[in-house]
Amino acid sequence: MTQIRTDWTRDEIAALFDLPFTELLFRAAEVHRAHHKPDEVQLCTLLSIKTGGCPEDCGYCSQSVKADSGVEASKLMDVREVLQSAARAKNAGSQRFCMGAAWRNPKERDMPAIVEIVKGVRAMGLETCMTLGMLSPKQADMLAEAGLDYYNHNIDSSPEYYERVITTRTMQDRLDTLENVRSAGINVCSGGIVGMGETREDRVGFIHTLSTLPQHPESVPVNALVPVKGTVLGDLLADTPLAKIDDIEFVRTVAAARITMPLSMVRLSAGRESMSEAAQALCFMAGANSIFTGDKLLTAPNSGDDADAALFARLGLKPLEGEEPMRACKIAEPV
Ligand code: SAM
Ligand code: DTB
Ligand code: SF4
Repeated sequence: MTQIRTDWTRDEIAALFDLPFTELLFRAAEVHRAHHKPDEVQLCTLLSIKTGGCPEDCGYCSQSVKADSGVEASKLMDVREVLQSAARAKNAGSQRFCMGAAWRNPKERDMPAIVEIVKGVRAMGLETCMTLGMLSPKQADMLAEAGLDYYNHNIDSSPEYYERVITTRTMQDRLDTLENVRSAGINVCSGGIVGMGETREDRVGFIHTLSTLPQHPESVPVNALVPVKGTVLGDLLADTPLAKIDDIEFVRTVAAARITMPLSMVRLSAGRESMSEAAQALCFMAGANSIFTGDKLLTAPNSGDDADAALFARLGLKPLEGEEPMRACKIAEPV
């Protein structure tokens, strides 16, 4: 069994990235097989329950008020509508329903509806995940009491590159929220984005920050930047030859996440739509074992269910039905 370590050094992680590609892939696949069934991939579905008008200035995001992306701001969806959408996801075979809100943080007045949504989605036998921005310890406790299974809050990049992408909240703010989520007993989902113009060293720093948290996140989403016109990064990268992260470098990042965080679910997240099937296959080989399904992420398009069914058939993959190795609490017992 692989040893679970939270004392990785940047040098060790840089050395992983530097391995010959086939050697890196082999090592990642070995770790993957030791802890996960390599032919099983978890299916998660996303829904934006409150879109646009976000006061934060994340340079990649179509939902920031600072972006001129054409995404219209809307209010928090009705509980009933959210539950209808969750039912569709369940029928399509999804295991987890992830709900995102374009907030800096939830307001007290939003919490009763959020709690009702968590309870309702959970009662359908789906795992619940929310991403609502920063959380206070009290809000994290309220969500835990409602039965929330996972909270997503990404560190996004290395501490150094983070500051070049977001100015309205710090990496420390993000780490504080992760600690509040962890202390409340909710499973942690935290990852970031590759392809924002960061260096290899930043990708090493990104994996280092996650893999040296006191406890590894149960889920680690690795997104490839979806360049959206009207966002700082979307516009910047559209004008440079760096427009898209090199597939091999993306796979290296997935492999480094797998090797350093052996028990975590590594999610091949945004950006799949513009990736070839071969590149996605390499990600699964490198230890990615979770994806977002459906034809929409939060605001950006995603490979639809038909394309994914065809991909799974081609690769001989099947949806994960059991539990993740790291889960902190039992699920599917509606409260
Ligand atoms: N407002 C909440 C927050 O930031 O915590 C939740 C929603 S936010 C959209 C969730 C994550 O999606 C971000 O942290 C970022 O990692 C990812 N994301 C957002 N826009 C993206 C894009 N254009 N391409 C890739 N990933 C993106
Ligand atoms: C994560 O890491 N990726 C998801 C989820 N967590 C919330 C969001 C991806 C968003 C992609 C851009 C969009 O749809 O606007
Ligand atoms: Fe707001 Fe989240 Fe988008 Fe940042 S990533 S602008 S916090 S919705």
